[in-house]
Amino acid sequence: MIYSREWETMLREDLHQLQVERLQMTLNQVYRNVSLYKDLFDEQNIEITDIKSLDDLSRLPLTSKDDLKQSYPYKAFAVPLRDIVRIHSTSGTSGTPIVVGYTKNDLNIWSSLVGRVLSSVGIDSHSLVQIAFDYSQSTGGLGFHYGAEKLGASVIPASGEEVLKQIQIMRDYRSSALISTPGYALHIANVLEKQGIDPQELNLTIGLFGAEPWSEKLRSEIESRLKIKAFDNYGLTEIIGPGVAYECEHRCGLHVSEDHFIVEVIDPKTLEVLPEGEEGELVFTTVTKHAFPLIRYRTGDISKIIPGTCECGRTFRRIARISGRIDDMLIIDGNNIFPSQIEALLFEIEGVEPHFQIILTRVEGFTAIELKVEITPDFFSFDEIKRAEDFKHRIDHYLSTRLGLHAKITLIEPQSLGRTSGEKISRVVDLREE
Ligand code: DLL
Repeated sequence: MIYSREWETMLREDLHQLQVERLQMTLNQVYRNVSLYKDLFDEQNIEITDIKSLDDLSRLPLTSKDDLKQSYPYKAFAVPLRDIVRIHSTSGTSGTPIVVGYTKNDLNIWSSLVGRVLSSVGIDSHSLVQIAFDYSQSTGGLGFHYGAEKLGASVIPASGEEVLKQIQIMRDYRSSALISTPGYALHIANVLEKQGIDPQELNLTIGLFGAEPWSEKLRSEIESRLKIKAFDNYGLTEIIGPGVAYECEHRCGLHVSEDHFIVEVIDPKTLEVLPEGEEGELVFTTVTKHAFPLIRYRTGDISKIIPGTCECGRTFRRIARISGRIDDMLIIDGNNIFPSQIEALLFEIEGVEPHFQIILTRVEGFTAIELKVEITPDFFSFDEIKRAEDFKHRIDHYLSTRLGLHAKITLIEPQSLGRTSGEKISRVVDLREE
């Protein structure tokens, strides 16, 4: 069902007009209130009054994660803290997170946008929605919670429960929709199988998954094992959280809520805007957010705008499923981590070389991590098994307390990661889709 027909099926020309008006308001607001934008615009001699059409958008500077990190914690907020009613942050567990704020009105808009996502996949006031995303600093749990409540669905905030409890809730409360990462859905499917529970006994018909990359292959597997219809949805904390783009019943790309976000695709090398149909980096400009507006924000996510219209009647353009990242950010069960964070950590541990390789596989739906770490030549010999074990525990402890990661640590001999032969070491081997 289309949640807000008036907006989601607007004539394209009306939508363009609306986007331009909202963009001009946003530019005014950021120029007056956020030094990041004022400095950038002044440096590049940009007069915001010269931005009169969507074609002018590409004259504005691009912004990135680094700009926002430098604004930590509140410098990129466009309203005083007294107007902020909610604060979330990116899941980067070390280094500088990006802190985002919402006014009351921002939260209202956010829950309507999430309402669109839920409604689009068939969730309504009769649905029992089980949310397995964390209710935490990351945006998945609370974002979906308020969206589902706004829609009048019965919400079961089940995050934090272990999987057997999730299954018990699913069975006894007769949940009809599951909202989680696709990996978690697969984990539930595995546990159901182990417990001998036939998914047909459950009431579950809809799965709404996102927050991490997945494939059509994984979609088919989840669908056949859980006996549900599975949908993709996309969002990121900086832009708002979930609610940026969503699949409809035709599942041929994700509609972007263009009345709130202007989408562009750029070539990440030349930074030129690419035409529809060409793959590149997604860039978003928010045009209705008050607390944390973003201008031409580079997401790092690779996709393309799908040309043509969708049979569902929505006029919002569609982006293709995210096919990768332009950087090396890893998404591990919905948490975002850069290999450089692991490297920085290894630098701190005596006896370890900052040379490593991460091997990712999927075990029962979750990401299993093996971290191969080179030790320094003079530290100890491999024969001392006990010492090697202590050493592995130390690395594991560092990883779990500082990055929230659990990994199988394998110590390897110095220089064994291919550097002597001049090979390029690939620091990440991702076998999760195999
Ligand atoms: O993952 C928000 C979200 C929560 C979206 C729940 C959907 C469902 P972050 O933690 O800031 O926010 O991570 C954002 O996750 O830049 C993408 O790289 C990746 N991502 C999000 N959704 C998808 C998806 C939330 N459907 C980062 N497919 C983004 C592939 C996704 N990658």
